[in-house]
Amino acid sequence: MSTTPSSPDKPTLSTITASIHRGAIKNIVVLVGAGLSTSSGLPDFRSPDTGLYAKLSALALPYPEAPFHISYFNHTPEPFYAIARARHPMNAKPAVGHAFLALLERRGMLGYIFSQNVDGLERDAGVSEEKVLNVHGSWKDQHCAILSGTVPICLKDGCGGNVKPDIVMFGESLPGEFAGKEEEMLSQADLLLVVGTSLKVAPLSEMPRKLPTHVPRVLVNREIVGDFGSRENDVLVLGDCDDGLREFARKLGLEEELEIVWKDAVKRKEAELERDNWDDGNAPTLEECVASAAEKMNMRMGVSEGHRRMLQGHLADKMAGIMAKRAQ
Ligand code: CNA
Repeated sequence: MSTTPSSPDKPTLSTITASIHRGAIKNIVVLVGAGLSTSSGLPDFRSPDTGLYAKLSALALPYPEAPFHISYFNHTPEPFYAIARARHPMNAKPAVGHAFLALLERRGMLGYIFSQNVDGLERDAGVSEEKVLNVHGSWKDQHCAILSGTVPICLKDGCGGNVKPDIVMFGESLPGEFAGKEEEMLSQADLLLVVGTSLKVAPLSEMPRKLPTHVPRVLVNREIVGDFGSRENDVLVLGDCDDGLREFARKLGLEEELEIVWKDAVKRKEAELERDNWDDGNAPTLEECVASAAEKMNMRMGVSEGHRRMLQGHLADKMAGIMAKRAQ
């Protein structure tokens, strides 16, 4: 892990925590992404080799985001449900980073969390519902459909469409309250903390730029993203986000409390999984799910390939008929 080098004027994690101790920073607004949950075993999108995009090549997708795009999902939902089956977040446990967010709330420093994640792990860690907006929705109520590993079909009034969990896909609108909340929270923030995101998905990717320039920004991520580093009061904590947030807690003098909050959160989640009889020990791997979806799609493409040949045959016959008529 590396942090920005200290110079007399440039803030560092130490000067930020000193401002928190002095009461000059009271209200921390947080933006998190998939990197916060990779240590909980949920792959992010874009990390090379380990990210979802890297693992989907067998599906021969027209573009990597396709399984998460509403228009592609509507006609080809199999890849989405295959991925959901393997990486279903219901059995994931909160990581130290999620616990850090709960710690901020316990200590009265948390303004609000904008989460791009759909795993609900911030709340599992103990963050209250009213302190977090899952801007891209959440999996929480959909595990039955996903566990079957097949595409659930809506039976309401003979509909027959694909059931879709309440997560926001590419091509869909964000929750109505997002824009107002963003404006309100950024105007009140004393610090913006950005964790585990590539800042590639709009409109969340624009949030750090919208923060008034006098307010410091801290990035905890493997690499520099967005326009971080362009402002005098940016602090870069590069490396693993659990390590970075542990260091943040240590500088706040709250390292031990963080471990307690984390262990409690993990115990709570384990008890919840046991109570709900959630035994996902035999869940297939992502590779297995992707291979199975690829097979299903190839079969379907085989059928449509057959249809295509049949149609081509009909068309050729028709054209031959037209040409023959013209020749008469
Ligand atoms: P992303 O584009 O995959 O970026 C993740 C970022 O986190 C990258 O910059 C990585 O280098 C960094 N990173 C990964 N692991 C770590 C780590 N342990 N420590 C520090 N940095 C790390 O993901 P974004 O969140 O930026 O993209 C937004 C998408 C991803 C949203 O639509 C999400 O719904 C979607 N997503 C969510 C989940 C989840 O809910 N857990 C998982 C995968 C994708």
